[in-house]
Amino acid sequence: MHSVDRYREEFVAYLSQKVETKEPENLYDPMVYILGLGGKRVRPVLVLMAAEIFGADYRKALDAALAIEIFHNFSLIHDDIMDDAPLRRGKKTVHEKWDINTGILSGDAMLIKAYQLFENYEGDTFRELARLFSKTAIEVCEGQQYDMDFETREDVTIPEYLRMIEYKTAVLVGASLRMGAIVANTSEENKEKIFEFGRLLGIAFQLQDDYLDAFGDPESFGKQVGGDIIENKKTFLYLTSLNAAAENVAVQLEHLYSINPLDATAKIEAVKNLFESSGAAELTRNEIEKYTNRAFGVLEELDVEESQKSLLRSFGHNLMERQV
Ligand code: DMA
Ligand code: MG
Ligand code: MG
Ligand code: MG
Repeated sequence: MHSVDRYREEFVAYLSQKVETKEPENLYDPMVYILGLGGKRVRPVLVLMAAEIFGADYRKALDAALAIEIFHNFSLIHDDIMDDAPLRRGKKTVHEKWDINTGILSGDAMLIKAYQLFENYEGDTFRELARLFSKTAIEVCEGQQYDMDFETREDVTIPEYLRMIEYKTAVLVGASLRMGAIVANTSEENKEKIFEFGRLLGIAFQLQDDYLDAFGDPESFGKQVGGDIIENKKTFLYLTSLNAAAENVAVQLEHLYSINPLDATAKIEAVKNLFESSGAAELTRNEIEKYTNRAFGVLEELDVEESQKSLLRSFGHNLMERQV
C-alpha cells in the first residue's frame, strides 16, 4: 500500500508525461498553465487510493484520475470567471492572464478532453465511469448555477446552501473515490459507501474552503482572501451570522452586502468582525468537524482492512487541517 505522498507523486509523474507541465508560466496553453500550477491534487489521489484499497493495481486508475483532475481544473477556470477572481494558486487566473473568451473556450475543451480519457476503459468499466462522470459534471454545473443565483437572492436558507455545496463540490469528491472503486470492480455496497464518505468529506471541505476564504492567511492562501465577501457570497458564515441573537448583526451585515464599497478592505474587515462577534465563525468550525466526523463514521462500515481505513482517515485529517 502506498502512502498519500506516493500517490500524489505517481499522479504528477503521469500528468507531466501526458500533459507537458514543466514550465507552466512560459507556455501558451491555458490547460497546461493551470494544471502545471499545482494544487493539492486531492481528487486524483482519491481515485488512485480507492482503486488500490479495493484491490486493483492503482495504475489502472491513472486515466480516470487524470480525467477527474482535468475536469476539476476546467471547473476552476470557469469558476474564476464567474467569481471575478484575480488569483489562483498564487498566480494570475486564466482569464486574467489571457481573457475571458480564452478561459471559456479552453475550459470547454478541457471538459471534452477529460471525458475522452474514459475511452481508455472498456465494457462495463467504461460505461460505469462515463455515466458517473456525466452525472457528476451536470451536478457540478447545477451547483455553480445555484451559487450564482444566491449572490442576488435574499432568502437563501442554510439547507439550500448545504445542497448547493453538495452539488458544486462534494459530489466530485465522492465520485473520485467511486471511480477508483469502479476500476477495482468492487461490490455495489462498497461503491455506495465510499461515495458517501467522499460526499460528507466534500461538504466539510467546502465549508472549510469558505471559512478560509475569509480567515485564511493571505501569504499562503494562493487566492484573494475576502473574495467571497466582495462577491457577496451567501456562505455558511454569512447565513449563520444572520441568525445571530443580536438583531443588529443581521442589519449591519445585510447593509454591508448591499453596498459596493470603494474600500473593499474595509468591507472585508467589517464583515469578518461580524462573523466573529456573532459566533458564526465558531459555529462554522463546529459544522466542519461535524461533517468530518460523519464521514469517518461511514468509513467504519466499509468492507476493507483496518489499515486501509486508517489511510483514508489520515488523508481526511490532513485535508481538514489544511490552510490553503
Ligand atoms: C468552487 O467554489 C466550486 C467549484 C465547482 C469550482 P469556490 O468558488 O469557493 O472555489 P474557489 O474558492 O477555489 O474559487
Ligand atoms: Mg471561486
Ligand atoms: Mg465559486
Ligand atoms: Mg472558495
